[in-house]
Amino acid sequence: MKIDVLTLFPAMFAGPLDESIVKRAREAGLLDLRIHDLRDYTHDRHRTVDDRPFGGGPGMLLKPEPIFEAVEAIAGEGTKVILTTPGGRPFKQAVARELADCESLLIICGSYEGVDERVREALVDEEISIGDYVLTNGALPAMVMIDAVTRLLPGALGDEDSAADESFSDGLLEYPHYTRPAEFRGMKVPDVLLSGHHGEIGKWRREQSEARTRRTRPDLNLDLDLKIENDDSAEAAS
Ligand code: 21W
Repeated sequence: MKIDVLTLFPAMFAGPLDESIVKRAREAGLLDLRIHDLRDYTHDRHRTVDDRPFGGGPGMLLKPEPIFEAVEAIAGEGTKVILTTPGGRPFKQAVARELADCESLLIICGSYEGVDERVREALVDEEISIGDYVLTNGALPAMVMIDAVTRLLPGALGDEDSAADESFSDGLLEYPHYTRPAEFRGMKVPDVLLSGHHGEIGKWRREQSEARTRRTRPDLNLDLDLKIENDDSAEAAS
C-alpha cells in the first residue's frame, strides 16, 4: 500500500513512523510512506500557504493553489484523497479496515482554521476526525490513522500479535493479564489463573471483560447485552 501525506509540519512525522510495527512494515515493503511539505508547492519568495477568509472573521485558511498543485502532482487515478479535519467522519476501527483495503491514500493534513472550501469540493473524497477534542493541526491525526491502517496490512503483524487481536474482535475490552511472579509486593495473581482449569479461566476472563466494558465503556452496552445473550444461548445449545 502507498500512503502520501501533505503537511505543513513534515518534521513531526520523523519518529513515530520510524519505530515498531510501522517501521517493520516499511522495511518489508508492505507500506510505501512518503511525507510531502506543502510549502514545496508554493512559488512565492515567502512560500505562502495561507490567507485571510473572504467575508472576514478570525484566523487564516489554507489557500487552494498549493494544495491543488500538490494533489495533482502526487495523486494517481485510484488514489483516495483524505482530509483530516475536526468536523470529519469519526475514525473507528471499521474506518481503518476500509482504508487498509485501498491501494493508494493521500492524506491532506488540515491546519489553521481550515482549508478553502474548493479543496473539499474538487479534491477530497473523505473527511476524517480522530475524536472530539481540539488539536493544533492534522499531523497527529494522520499519524494515528497510518498506525491503525498499517497494522492491518497482511503480514504486518507477527503471529503472536495477530492471535492477540482475535480476543478483541468480540467487541469487549480486555480482561486483566498477569505474568510471573505469582506474588509481587504482596499482590497475588488470581488463583483461577494458576489452577490449570481452562474452562474456569475462560469463564473468569469473560466475566472480567464484561465488567470492564460496562464500567469504562457504558456507551458500548447496548451491543454488549445482545452479545452476552447470544453467547449464552450458543453455549447452552452446544
Ligand atoms: C482545530 C483546525 C480547530 C480547525 C468553528 C469554526 C484534524 C483534528 C484536526 C484545528 C479548528 C482532528 C473554528 C480531532 C482535531 C485538526 C486543528 C477549527 C475554529 N471553529 N481530529 N472554526 N481533533 N485540528 N477552528 O483537532 O486539524 S483531524
